[in-house]
Amino acid sequence: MIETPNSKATELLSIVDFFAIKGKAVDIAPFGSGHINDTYKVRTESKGGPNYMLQRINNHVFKNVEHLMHNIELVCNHIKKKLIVSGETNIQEKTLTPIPTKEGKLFFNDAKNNYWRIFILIENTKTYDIVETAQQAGEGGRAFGKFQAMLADLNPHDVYEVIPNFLNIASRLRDFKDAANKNAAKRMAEVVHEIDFIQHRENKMNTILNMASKSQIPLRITHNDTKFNNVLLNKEDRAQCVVDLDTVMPGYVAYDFGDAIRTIINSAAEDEADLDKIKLNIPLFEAYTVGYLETAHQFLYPMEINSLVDGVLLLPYMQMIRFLTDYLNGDTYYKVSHPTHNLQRTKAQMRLVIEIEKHEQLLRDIVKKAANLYLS
Ligand code: GN1
Ligand code: MG
Repeated sequence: MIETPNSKATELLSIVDFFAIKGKAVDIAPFGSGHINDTYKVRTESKGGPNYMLQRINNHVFKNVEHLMHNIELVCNHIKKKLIVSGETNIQEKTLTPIPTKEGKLFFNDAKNNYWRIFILIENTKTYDIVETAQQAGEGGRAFGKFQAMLADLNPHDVYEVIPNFLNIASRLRDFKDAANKNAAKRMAEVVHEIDFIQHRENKMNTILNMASKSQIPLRITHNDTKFNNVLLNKEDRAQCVVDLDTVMPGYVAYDFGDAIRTIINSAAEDEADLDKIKLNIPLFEAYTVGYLETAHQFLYPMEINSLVDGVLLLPYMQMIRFLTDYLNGDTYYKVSHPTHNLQRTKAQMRLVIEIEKHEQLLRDIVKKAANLYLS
């Protein structure tokens, strides 16, 4: 059968029909810019009822959808309770609400073995791939700090490690070396310089794992995908909701801080082709840090605050390795929009590492200064 846009929409709407949504779904269209799942906006015809977000979960990446949805339900319910206790209203606009199927399951497994889920759509919000103002950066910091703070009383072992060793640099380096040895896509010759760059830094990127192994920093429940576009902001650029909870897992706070800064401090896109456009925006770093510590300082240990800049050094380096590994494997993990997209992403993250390394001491001084605002 030839698939027309209409038959695709009809097929998607028939999937929506398995879920216990309010009102009748009348329209569906692609939505968002994630690299892993497929996301659609579902419009309903109902008086005052919500619209929805349908997602096809990438089952190649998230192998155990049951565990994934367990984590999301647990975290969303916990956050909901916290928001209610703190007197917040319009809770459905401030945290994700998964909608069960008519049979009461949190996902639907179709005949083609695709996995689907639905959330209430949070309307009238904005996301930014590149942060523009200190106000936005500060809001991002407050949002992710509050997110971690609300989960700080849960036991990290109550959530599954849905992707084992997701942000474990030792494991990422092993995968990278495997990919280099296999050279499946025959691309090794193109990336000699990048490989050298990675190897040169292997030892110094162990700081967070070392602190953890000495029990100097605790395992917590972290978001693990704190790109700035995973915070929804309202019309006034106030943070409204943290989204994309697929990778909520046990982790270290420096991972979330580092991944957020990876996108916030960079004045260019994650995959910028013109490397000279990749510059650090230090005032945005400062704004994020002050915002983050405002909502997180109450639960953080001093050693965790000390580890934050280690996360800032680590996360772009790890992202570079992840993109390069995928390039070497022949683009099997991330969605790509052209054949050298993963290589372009690799080079952009590498340039970001170089820029961050040049400014490491300045970043450490800023964190210290910001921490003093709250700890003295
Ligand atoms: C992926 O799907 P998306 O765009 O939210 C990835 C993150 C990376 C990010 C890089 C499960 O996130 O870890 O940091 O791309 N998610 C997964 O943009 O691997
Ligand atoms: Mg994601």
